[in-house]
Amino acid sequence: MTKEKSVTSDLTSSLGSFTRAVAGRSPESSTPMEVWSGLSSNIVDLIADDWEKSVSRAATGRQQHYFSAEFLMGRALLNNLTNLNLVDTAAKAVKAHGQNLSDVLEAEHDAALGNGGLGRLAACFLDSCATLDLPVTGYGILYRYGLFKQSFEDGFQREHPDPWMEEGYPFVIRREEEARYVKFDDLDVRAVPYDMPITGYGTNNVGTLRLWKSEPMEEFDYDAFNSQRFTDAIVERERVADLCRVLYPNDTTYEGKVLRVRQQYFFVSASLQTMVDSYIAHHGTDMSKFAEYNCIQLNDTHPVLAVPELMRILLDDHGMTWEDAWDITTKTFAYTNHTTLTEALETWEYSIFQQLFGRVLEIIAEIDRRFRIDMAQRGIADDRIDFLAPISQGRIHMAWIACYASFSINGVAAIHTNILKKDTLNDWYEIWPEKFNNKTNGVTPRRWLNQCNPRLAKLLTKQVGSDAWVSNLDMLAPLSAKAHLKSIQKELIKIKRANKKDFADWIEKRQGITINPDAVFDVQIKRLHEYKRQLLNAFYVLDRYFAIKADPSLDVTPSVAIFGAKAAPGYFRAKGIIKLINEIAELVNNDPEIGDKLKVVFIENYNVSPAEKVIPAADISEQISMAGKEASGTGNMKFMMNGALTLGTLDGANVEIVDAVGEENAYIFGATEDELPTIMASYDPHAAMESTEGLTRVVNALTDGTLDDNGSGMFADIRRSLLESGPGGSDIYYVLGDFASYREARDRALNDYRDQNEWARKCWLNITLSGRFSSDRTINDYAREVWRIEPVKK
Ligand code: AZC
Repeated sequence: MTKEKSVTSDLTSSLGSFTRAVAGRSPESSTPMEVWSGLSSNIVDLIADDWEKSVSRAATGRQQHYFSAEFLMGRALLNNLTNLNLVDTAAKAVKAHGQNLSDVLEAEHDAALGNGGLGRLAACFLDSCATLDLPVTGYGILYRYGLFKQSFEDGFQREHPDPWMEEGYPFVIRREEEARYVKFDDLDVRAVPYDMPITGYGTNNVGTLRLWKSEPMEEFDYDAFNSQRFTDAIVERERVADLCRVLYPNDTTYEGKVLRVRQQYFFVSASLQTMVDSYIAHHGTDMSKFAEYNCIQLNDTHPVLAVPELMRILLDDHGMTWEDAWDITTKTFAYTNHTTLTEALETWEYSIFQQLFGRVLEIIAEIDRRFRIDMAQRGIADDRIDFLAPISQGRIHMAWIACYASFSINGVAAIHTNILKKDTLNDWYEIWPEKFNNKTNGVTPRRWLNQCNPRLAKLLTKQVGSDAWVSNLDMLAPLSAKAHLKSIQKELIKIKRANKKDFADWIEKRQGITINPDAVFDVQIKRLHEYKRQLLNAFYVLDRYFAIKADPSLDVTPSVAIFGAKAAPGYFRAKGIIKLINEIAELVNNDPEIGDKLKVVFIENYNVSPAEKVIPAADISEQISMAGKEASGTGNMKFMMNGALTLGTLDGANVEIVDAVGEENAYIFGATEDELPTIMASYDPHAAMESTEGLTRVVNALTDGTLDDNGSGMFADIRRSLLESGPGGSDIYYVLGDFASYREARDRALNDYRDQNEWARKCWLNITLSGRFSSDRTINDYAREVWRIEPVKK
């Protein structure tokens, strides 16, 4: 589809005006950041009318609301320019003012309002909803500080605040008149929405992400001010502002911080209030049809307080009976689970709820009371009931409230949904099998192919005959028949080589590391977690290093092991693995005997923007979690779309990737999810280490002086995690057990890479068969099967 709308063909003069307004000087003498602000404001100006129309069109019919504590948006300007087909126009306009578009784009801060997969998924979903003309609004929190900035000092991770919008951010608009009040028992807060326009591709439809900011009820407490309690008044103001100050940096682990539960209640209460007000404005005060017009997707358990809060609004503000209110509530909510790791399931201490919101707790207690009666009538045993109840053992169980109140419960890949059914949520599945469904994740091909890999996008457009594939990725499938063509292979090799050169230049400039673009780029980018097994990858690198040292004449395919990962600040072992990879890099990269044969790069402060640079340049996609642990993964899909081959376990969406391309077009290794319970029952990590050639040498390197952890004890801790028995040890992620099989697969991939044409053939198959991993497919499935919404026609 080509752009239907006729946007200003020449931005030159408007860019001049907008930049002058922002910077107070000519664009020629402005900084790239100021030109970025000017150009961004100019884009908001261009889409404002369409946005206004889209919002009012959506308000009248059935709407979907996506509640998420995280939206990992990344940069907005290039994404909007690409969607509006204005990249070349903008480049010309910027150039006409003596500036350079890529410098301007690089000035933008990432909106890192998320930790990893869960938050980025929410961002991809919004892109698809806008592109598909679906009436969907996202709701979240305007964190002042996004995910911490990471730096390395002596190879250790250090965390720094990320004040991402301190220099101004034109893509959120404060809607003062739509402010709401959120009441806690000990605090009243004003919630002010900041709306972000979400442009679609090939459509005039513009979606909305509404991010709430907390503010004091009044500018100043004048009494306190006048009675010379000035500082108390300021402290009170800060207490309120604190609420939204920071995104909690934990990924797949749960932290019971009072401030976090405040954040959760704050944004769901404010969001529900605007939904209810909008319902009343369009459909009147009879609330009985609320669920016919509204559906809410709960992105994990973080927004689950919306369940008792909607009950509270219906009961207290609208005088409904419990039965009627519960009927509406249970028709409104749908819940997505993102992990099987039990440490991520949120439970809150009863006393916290008592302190913060007594009325909400009363409602949860009533849900609990009725739940127990309901279950008893179904003949469920008392101990099961007690386990599954919203309140048990002095804690509130958010996932159980979600399962009880939602009409739909979904996992994020086929294998994950099956694990939920047979294991994590088995009790719920037995009671309500019909609530369960799978929605395999997807990623937006706009950002993750069209925008980040323009060379490949151009080739695909040429091959398809139009850019229609950008919003219908299945259109690439017929092109898979061309995989054997030398002409295609040649073009693909050329594109990949150019992308690798770009990445090599970028990383050299950014971190001062020189890498050879002709080496294999082997990439693992994701949060640092033991289950994701960055350690397995690091061990491979060490093993290879020792092998080359032992025999310098060894005929190896030159490769670069590229890592990107942040560890939760309190996750000692994950930080130890970061330090370890940095020490391995130090050892390997500075050894003249190794040269280009092996290099290690750790991308500092990995985030959405660095991902956009490295994914188009990758040859091998490392997806090596212990089988059964990675719910889906979405990086795996981005790599596939950009022509990297998966080196992975049969875990998460890897299973479906292999299903799409065939096992011969990926490198699959390791114990499977069905095998692991038996294996782990009698697993002896010592024996696994000793029976795997070279592995003892690698493990010993942790503590024999080969690698230095600066006396932190981190490397000994890693060794203990593998070899010591008992809690914290026993190699529970089966690193040593899977090592031999991993090494074999990775060696084979490196060897296969030498046949460039054959490799390119496989890459082409991966690219052209990636249609089902477009988030458009995922969103269409949600829209049809869960949300029951239709595109809103213009
Ligand atoms: C992640 C999963 O770990 C990842 O496998 C999945 O692709 C992603 O969600 C999107 O569904 N989970 C999280 O980021 N966080 C939590 C709390 O699960």
